[in-house]
Amino acid sequence: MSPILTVSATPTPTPFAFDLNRTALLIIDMQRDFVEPGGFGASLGNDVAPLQALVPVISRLLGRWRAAGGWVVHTREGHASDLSDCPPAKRERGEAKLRIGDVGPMGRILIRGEPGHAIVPELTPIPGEPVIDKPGKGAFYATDLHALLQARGITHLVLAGVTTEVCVQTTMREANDRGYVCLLLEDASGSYFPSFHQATLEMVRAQGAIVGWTATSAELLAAVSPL
Ligand code: TIU
Repeated sequence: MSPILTVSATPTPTPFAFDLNRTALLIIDMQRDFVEPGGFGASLGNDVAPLQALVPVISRLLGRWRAAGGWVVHTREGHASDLSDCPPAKRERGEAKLRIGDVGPMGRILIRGEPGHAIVPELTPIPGEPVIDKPGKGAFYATDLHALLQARGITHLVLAGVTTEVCVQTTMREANDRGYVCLLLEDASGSYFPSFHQATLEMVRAQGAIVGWTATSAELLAAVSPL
């Protein structure tokens, strides 16, 4: 039996209590397509700088979490090269310069196996860390993530990655409905829209943590691996 750890410096009324052996750090979509110029995020008209700034923060978190013996699962958003898993409703919306499947500076936009689909090098998964390829915003939709977590006895998730209000929040809500207790890391998640990031943090932890807890990486790491 491993100890129950708590993260208490959070604006929610009760601490986030968890067993490290039953908790996964879920790093959402830290791919070149969202974080680097010329990818999917930029093709939608976004400035990628706020997302690039997350890379060193998540890299430090990852190092300390791994060193403490924590398990990590990574996700990537992307589609098959024939776009058979990309609904036209997703591909055709908006006025993007380049759409999903078009050729950009990092290969075909949001297509599995292309350079832009890769996780940024600083956050490369290591052996033992699964990578979930997902066609949707939520990491549970059309993937085996739930089965993978159940097989390992995971009950709690710590979420990081991009973007807070799109893939991170969708995944957190999906996780709630499957019974996972979730903590969203305030400084290790981010959006192209700072106000959307802030609003997501507030709506998640409102109403007594209706969707889950929020805390900083430092607050989490103080519980996991005191320096
Ligand atoms: N556009 C945007 O904010 N996000 C996405 O399209 N996908 C993810 O959040 N990963």
